[in-house]
Amino acid sequence: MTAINSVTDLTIEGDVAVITLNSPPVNALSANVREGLFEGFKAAIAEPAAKAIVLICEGRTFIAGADITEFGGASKGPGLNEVQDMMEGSPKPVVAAIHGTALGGGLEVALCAHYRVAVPSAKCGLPEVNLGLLPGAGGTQRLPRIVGAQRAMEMMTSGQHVPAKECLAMGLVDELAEEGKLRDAAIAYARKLVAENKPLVKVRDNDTKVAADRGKPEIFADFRKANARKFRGFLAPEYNIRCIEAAVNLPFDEGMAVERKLFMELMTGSQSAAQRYSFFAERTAAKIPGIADDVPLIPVKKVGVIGAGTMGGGIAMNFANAGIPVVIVEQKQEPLDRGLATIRKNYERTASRGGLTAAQVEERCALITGSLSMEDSFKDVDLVIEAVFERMDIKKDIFAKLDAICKPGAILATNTSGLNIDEIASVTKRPEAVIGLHFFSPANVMKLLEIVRADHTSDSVIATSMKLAKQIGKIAVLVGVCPGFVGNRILGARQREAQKLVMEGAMPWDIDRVLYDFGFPMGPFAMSDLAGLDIGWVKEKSNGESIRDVLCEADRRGQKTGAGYYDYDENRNAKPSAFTEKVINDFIVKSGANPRKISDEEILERCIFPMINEGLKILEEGKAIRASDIDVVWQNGYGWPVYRGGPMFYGDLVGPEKVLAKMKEFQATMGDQFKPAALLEKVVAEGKKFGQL
Ligand code: 3H9
Repeated sequence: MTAINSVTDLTIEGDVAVITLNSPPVNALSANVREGLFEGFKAAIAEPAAKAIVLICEGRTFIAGADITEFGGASKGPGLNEVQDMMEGSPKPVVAAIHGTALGGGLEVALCAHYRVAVPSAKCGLPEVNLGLLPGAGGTQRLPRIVGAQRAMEMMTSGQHVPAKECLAMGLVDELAEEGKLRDAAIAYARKLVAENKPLVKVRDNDTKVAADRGKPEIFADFRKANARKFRGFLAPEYNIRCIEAAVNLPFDEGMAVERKLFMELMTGSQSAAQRYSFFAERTAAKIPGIADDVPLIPVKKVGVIGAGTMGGGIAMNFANAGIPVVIVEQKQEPLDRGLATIRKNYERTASRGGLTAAQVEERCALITGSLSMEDSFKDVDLVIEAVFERMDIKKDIFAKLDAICKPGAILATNTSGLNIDEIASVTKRPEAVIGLHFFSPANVMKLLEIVRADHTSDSVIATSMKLAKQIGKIAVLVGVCPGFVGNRILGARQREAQKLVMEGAMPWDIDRVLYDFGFPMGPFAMSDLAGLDIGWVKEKSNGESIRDVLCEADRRGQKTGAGYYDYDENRNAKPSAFTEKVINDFIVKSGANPRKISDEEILERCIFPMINEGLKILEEGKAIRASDIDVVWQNGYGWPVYRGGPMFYGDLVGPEKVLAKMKEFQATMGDQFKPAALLEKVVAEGKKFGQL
């Protein structure tokens, strides 16, 4: 074995040269890795004994892509294209041996090998789109040459990791190796190639698939149309498609030039910067300063949920999906039966769309049982999550009971979306076991989990909750106890402003349009209509004192009643409502205000800047660990457009000085609700960015 450099070895195994890459954690294509590959292939090609070359990786995965941390910096060492030219031009057959994931630049390297062997658990993909990019190392030109334009568009605009078996079926992988025997299988495959001595074929020269797609522009037009909603606002999917069009319509080298140009455009734009930031923000959120890596974790083998409503049912499904048994407790049989039936219906709907097999539906339903007694069912659970009505007295009553029933060491969690968890914990003799696990509705779908640390929550309980969140596929963010925690507290800042704008002359649909165009899936008023205007509204107490009172009293309670802020047709398409407009105008007249024309720019700044300011107050109070955690919350729980990073990232794009200047301007004309946070003043005074907080 010869060491090529610190991350690459070359071994000559008879007539096969094996290049082994070992650059943890994911063998990303850093300068060091590129150098190792370049020198390794040079040496292997020059080695007289070697008739074929195998490239294999150590550790958990094959190459997972370009090294994202290097983006934006000066490029050092050999370029990836030089490595690829060396591989593709090798006079000896090159075999890439794939385990784990071959992603992005990693798959693009593998596509410059003449053949690919993979273990069944391996996956291949070009996920650059999720970083606001396109494959910039020939992937856009080589992948369509193997799988055709349609499949290439599907893979590249979704970024999906395709299982090896499927890759084999579409020709992206040439042979499957037995799990754990990849190295031997790849060497044997290379020997077979040597024995066959067939002329080497390069993917770039394979024209059959793209030729078949040539002269059929409808392939692209149909795909764009079918996905228009999904791609709204994003640049990268469209740019990926343009590259595939180039692969179909142009010679290879010209297609590569298109790829290079569009890649650079994306790479230097703000969307990709936001998406790359989000990739690391999500991973950073998992790291909790002050909690030791070796803090003992609590094994969670059985979970209890209190409440079989929409929230409780959704929460239970998360655990069943991860193979963990759950018992749901309700007070009465009828709501329990209804809750369990809804869970079954949800699974069956997924199965009817091909997402689960019938056997999997049964397996998951079998993991979720119902009970009417906490005493009988919670003695042996390791974690209980309470998901009942948001009332402090009810929650306290439940936690006092849990304290008496649950075994020592069990985690007692509340799904409250804003009540004081310290107060809830105070009724137990084990406040160290109490934590908030704030799921978002629908809880089996939404990615975000706010994990709320109370005053006495132990490190073990926090670390276990963070790990469990990952196990059930959630993106967890640790926050502190304050009204609304991080997400709803910032939402409150936006909602207040939206309501005020309406009293100043902006109509609900003006505000919704501005926020929709900014990239939110819908604006606050459309959202209210969807959720139901009567959430929290009590008919008996309604006295026509707010716009909402009047709308609800007129039975305009949102989409479900066919009208709310908007009018709805039978297909639930929204139209601005003359009725709502009159209600609003009556209120404005009554208040004596002078309605004015409010610009889209003002609407946006009035809605967004107070959110940033609230985020800064949250940081001042230590209720979020870092600014990027706030962005992770807003992206994954509230539909903040991914390509704008999050409120704090967006604040940096706009510039902290501008945010401060505007908040001061609003404060001067509209009052102290716009008072800049002390931290906002400090960031500007020190010439910092929010992202540094
Ligand atoms: C590209 O290839 C562009 C080319 O087309 C063009 C070139 C010209 N770089 O996710 P995990 C780190 S774009 C640097 O927790 P898992 C990650 O930050 C790239 N670092 O593990 C984390 O660090 P830490 C296209 C990376 O097992 C650690 O590795 N490729 C990279 O849950 C473990 O990550 C992609 O987009 C990277 N490329 O999942 C793939 N990747 O421990 C991106 C990971 O300090 N990566 N890290 O927090 C992934 O999807 C997942 O990491 C993977 C493993 C599935 C590989």
